[in-house]
Amino acid sequence: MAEHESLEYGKADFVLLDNVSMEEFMANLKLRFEKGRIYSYIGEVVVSVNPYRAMNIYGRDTIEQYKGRELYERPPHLFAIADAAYKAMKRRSKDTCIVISGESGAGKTEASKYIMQYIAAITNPNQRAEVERVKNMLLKSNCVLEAFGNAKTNRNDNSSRFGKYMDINFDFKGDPIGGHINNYLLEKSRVIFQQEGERSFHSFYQVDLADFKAVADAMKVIGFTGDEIQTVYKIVATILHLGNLTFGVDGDVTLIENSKLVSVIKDLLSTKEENVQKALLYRTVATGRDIIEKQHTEQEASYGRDALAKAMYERLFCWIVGRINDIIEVKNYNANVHGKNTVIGVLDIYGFEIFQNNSFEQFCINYCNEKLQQLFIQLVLKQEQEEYQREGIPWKHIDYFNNQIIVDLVEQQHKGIFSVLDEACMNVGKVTDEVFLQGLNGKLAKHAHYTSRKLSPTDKSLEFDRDFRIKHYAGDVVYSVVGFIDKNKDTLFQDFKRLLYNSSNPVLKGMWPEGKLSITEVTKRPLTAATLFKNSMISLVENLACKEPYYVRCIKPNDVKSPLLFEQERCRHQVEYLGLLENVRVRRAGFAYRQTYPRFLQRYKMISEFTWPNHDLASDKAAVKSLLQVCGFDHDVAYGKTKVFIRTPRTLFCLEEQRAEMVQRIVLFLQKVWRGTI
Ligand code: AOV
Ligand code: MG
Repeated sequence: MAEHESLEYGKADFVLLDNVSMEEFMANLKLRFEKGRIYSYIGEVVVSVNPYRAMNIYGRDTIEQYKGRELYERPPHLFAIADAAYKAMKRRSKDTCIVISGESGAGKTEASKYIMQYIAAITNPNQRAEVERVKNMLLKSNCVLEAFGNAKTNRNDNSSRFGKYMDINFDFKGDPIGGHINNYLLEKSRVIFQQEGERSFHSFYQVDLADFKAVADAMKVIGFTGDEIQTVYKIVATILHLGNLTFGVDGDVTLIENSKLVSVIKDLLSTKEENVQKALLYRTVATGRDIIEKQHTEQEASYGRDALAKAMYERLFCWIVGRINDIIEVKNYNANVHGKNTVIGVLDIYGFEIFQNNSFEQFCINYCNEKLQQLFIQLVLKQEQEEYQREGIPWKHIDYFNNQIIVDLVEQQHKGIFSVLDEACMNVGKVTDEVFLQGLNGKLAKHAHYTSRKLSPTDKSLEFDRDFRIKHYAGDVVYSVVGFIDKNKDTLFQDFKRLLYNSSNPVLKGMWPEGKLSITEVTKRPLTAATLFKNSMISLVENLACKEPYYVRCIKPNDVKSPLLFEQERCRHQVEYLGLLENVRVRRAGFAYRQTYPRFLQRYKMISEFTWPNHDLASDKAAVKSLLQVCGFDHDVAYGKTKVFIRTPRTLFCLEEQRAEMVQRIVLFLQKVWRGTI
């Protein structure tokens, strides 16, 4: 139980609720939110509610309060979980990870930044210059990645449009010595199209000096060269100009209407004007032995232009991540002879989202959230089960809603949506979104979590023929198949790759190594976007599963970014789909509270004369047994190998009360001694 919090703020740990019901859970969550207590626990899981206002709880003094403390010793906080992950890593040489989940706008990215700040603040007590440098780079990388990978959406003004997993490497002293970032599928279509009320990536708007300078400075600190930074902004400018480029036809000739722009673009790309023009209007094709240049139709030219803009931005983003990794990666991995390098991973992905129009990107993002929910289910159960087994205590199974069925619906071989999509893309005949939809309807007609307009013609939420609907763990989402095929194939004409590779700007050239291949050398069909994403998600989950996980479950209190509004229904829905109630039940069906014998004694030994001030029993375990027998709680506890387990929260309350009483008595006694009245 978290200390130093009176019940006026509600229960700090949901495990302590008198009854585990949705009503009590919600009442407690609401009370705590209204009292400004945005963090709570379910055992070791942090539940966080976005406050939508600046909170004075992240400063140096707060950091000091959490440093090195046990989870329950202080009010719930992200810092406590960060400290727990750090301690596990340092004391037990365990690789740990902190998985932050919740829907779009729930506060994941903010949480990940506070966690990193905390880790940076508590490490490197000796102020080693090299470690300080690494810490600074890790923190600054956030600023750069947000500028290029985040955008305003209708759900969140600073929405992550890519998934991010960051490993921080520590040396045997527990100081950060490097890191590595994995990025997942950037929503690059945003470069050419935004829904009403949304914007493109922040980087396109950083024309006012302060924002631009902050990002450019951060890049400089990380170690980007002047040429590199310049190239980054040249690419951003090129993409902006591409957006204004239009095509027309004259007879049977396709032409560029505003050719002055081509001249600007060729300067930005350090190439020749005629090369830019040719790449925009023609594509080279090999027909048998002949190589011919085929003119684009107006439509093809526009398609090519958009594909170029998207590909340049995605490549730029991946290149930035790659450069950061080059710089922050631990060099000389084996030089650390004193022990193993250990890792803390922080996962901050794009949250589950439902927009007015949902396409391939939302489908991928929501699938990613399904995968993480599945991991949560497995690990929370698994961890709990393992702990009981390890400690030799019998375990009773509790049922969860298992979303594996939805994960399978998306990723299963042959039958899953991604497979059907890939199959449709491979079609030799007609490759259209409609063919893909027919494939889905054919294979998934009976699936409980899939339907479409064709299958449910009277369903009002399926407005258009091209709509299909998935019943996700977090809610129903209607997707439009329009664009799925194109986005999955993700074609970029080879001519553009060669154009960029042949730039005289070495930084830009370096981003497009495959442009080196001539038309006859390019034979392999690239993997589709869906397959790449699926593979990256599977390896992400494998990576997380082999680490000791810590969880932050973020809740969004309302849809209007208000610090005052706790929308009951909205929150209840999230509590439901995040499986928080089941989480409490699992935690309680086992034991609400557990502690190692020495720590338990340290806290409660004053309650019993046999243990205060010190015991003379054979072991701490024996001492704890005697203490609990004397207090009459023996029936409510189980004694594991290294920990004592307490079943009901009430027992803990009683122990806490008795402790408080004894502490009070001891203090009074000591005061009398000091005053000489005894
Ligand atoms: P997300 O990462 O979960 O959404 P963010 O972390 O970007 O959400 O949070 C959205 C906004 O909520 C922030 O820009 C802040 O204004 C506010 N906010 C969140 N956490 C806090 C906090 N602890 N204190 C104060 N304000 C906060 V997304 O990336 O869209 O899935 O895809
Ligand atoms: Mg985010």
